[in-house]
Amino acid sequence: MSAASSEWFAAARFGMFVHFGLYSLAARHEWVRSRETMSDEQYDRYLEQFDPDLFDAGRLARAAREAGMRYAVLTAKHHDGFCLFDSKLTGYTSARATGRDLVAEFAEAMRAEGLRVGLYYSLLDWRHPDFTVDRFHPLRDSAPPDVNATRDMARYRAYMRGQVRELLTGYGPIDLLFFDFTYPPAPDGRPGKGPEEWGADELMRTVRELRPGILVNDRLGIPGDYVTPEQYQPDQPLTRDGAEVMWEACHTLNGSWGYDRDNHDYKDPALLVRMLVQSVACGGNLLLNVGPTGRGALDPRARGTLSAIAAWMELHERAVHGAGPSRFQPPPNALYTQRGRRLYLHLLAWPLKHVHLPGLAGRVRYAQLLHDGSEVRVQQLDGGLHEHNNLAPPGRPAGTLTLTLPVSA
Ligand code: FUL
Repeated sequence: MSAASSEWFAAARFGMFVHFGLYSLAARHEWVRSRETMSDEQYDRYLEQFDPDLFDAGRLARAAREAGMRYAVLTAKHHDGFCLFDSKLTGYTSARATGRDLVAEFAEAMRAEGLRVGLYYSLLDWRHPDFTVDRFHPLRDSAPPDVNATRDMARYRAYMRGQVRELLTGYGPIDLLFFDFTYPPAPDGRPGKGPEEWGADELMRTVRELRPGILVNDRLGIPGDYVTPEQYQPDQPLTRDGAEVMWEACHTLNGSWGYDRDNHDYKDPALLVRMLVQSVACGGNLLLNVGPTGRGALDPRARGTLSAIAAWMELHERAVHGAGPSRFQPPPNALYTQRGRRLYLHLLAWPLKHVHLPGLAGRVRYAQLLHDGSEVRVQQLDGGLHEHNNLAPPGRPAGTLTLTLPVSA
């Protein structure tokens, strides 16, 4: 990884994750095949019906850009093994099924909107004949006891290296790879899969040779360029071996990565805004997932969430892009992000008439609300902010009430 590649990632702060595949047709979570222990034949019904006529990468890219996302990561292959690209190494692809190379469409559309391009590649593969059957495998109950006798992970490793080569050479400059995932042995002793099974060192070498500037995540089970807390929100900078490390929290909209029709448990956009601000305040990124429907479109709930975030970002993006943590301690119920001399105070509770800013006495001469640039009076003595009117945020989503404070060093 070069310094320049970590720079774009840290400045971007916000990205879109896209989980799309055959599981989107089942519409009940991307793990449906494993959860329901489906045979190849049972799962094939989704292949037969696969017709992503509404998959419009340009539309996705515009929605991402408008929401203030600066990069996007698509599932080139998820655990079911189905490839959204035109692989020469398998016929189990969107290209074979429909004539469409969705990775190509995605990469081109994202670049056209100025977004960096990332690809998710599953290390698990429930379809590949050489991938050994274990506790997550759909065939775990129905396979004969000696099923793994004919399976050869060395051949599977070669397949993965070949596919990663295809992805890194056939689709223009890929900026990021999200491998997924390594798991330890189960408490009852059933084996896990990790760096040895993946041939992680060799795979990483191949990646670095082909794309020296690329960012790679940590799920090969060896250190990568950034770490990937999943569906939890760090509230402090993350470290590895005592040193701060780049990180990206990935989150679903409703607990499922793949389209999940009957799950209406959507996070409120105001909460998502706070999670984004908290990521920036702790030196991390937020990768927010959407799961297009079986036909490839975003459903109204996902679209509504993205446009609500877009409305907030339109007024607040300068507290996010290119911003990072501050050395100042925020007051209670608040977060700081900072960009150069600009300190952004994100209040998480309101209305308020007074805010005390510990450690900032004499350092702040002017304060304004970020969304409209209106002045907020500052009292020099304690660095506090005092207003006669209630300080409250405008409109929706009211994720934060953000003030801009130019601070002296
Ligand atoms: C997990 C996977 O098992 C989920 O399906 C999803 O892709 C998530 C981002 O990573 O480990």
